Amino acid sequence: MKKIFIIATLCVVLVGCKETVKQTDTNNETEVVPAEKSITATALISAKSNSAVSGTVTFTENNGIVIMNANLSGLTPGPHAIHIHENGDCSADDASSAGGHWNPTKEDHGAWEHKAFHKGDIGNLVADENGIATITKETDLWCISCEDETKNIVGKSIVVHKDIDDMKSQPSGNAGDRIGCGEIALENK
Ligand SMILES: [Cu+2]
Ligand SMILES: [Zn+2]
Repeated sequence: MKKIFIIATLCVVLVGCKETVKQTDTNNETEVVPAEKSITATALISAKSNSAVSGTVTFTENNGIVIMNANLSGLTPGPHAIHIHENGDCSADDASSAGGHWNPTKEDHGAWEHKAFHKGDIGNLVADENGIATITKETDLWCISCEDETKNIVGKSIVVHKDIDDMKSQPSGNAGDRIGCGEIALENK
């Protein structure tokens, strides 16, 4: 009697295993993406204040971490400030329509994660002799299209400046003219 019970249990277990394997196979066929889907936003940078700046800034969020990749050209060689500004509006020729630095936590301007800083204080990027610059940033202080408006970067803008951000002058690091601007928008898939 006991033996039969064991065999019966074994059968159930084996069938159970088979079933699980089958399900995994089906999943692999239909869905290639990992369980946690990534979400992407993009800012297409256009020239402002009579500059020749252009480029793309992409943001990808995965497991609560946002990775930013900026690729810019048409810059004068050397350092340039880059920030997130509060308005997703680059319509003005001098990008003044983008407003001030995005600062949902009402802090002073500063260097990222060093004492006080704005959520939009990315810092500086450095253009090479050909005027090309890239910068990558990774943070859990931003999100893409989440409910938390102290973290959501969608609907804001990326602004690139003529000069370096000194990371201490108020309210915006004395970075000079706005030479590039792009609105951060969700990428349609
Ligand atoms: Cu700025
Ligand atoms: Zn700032």
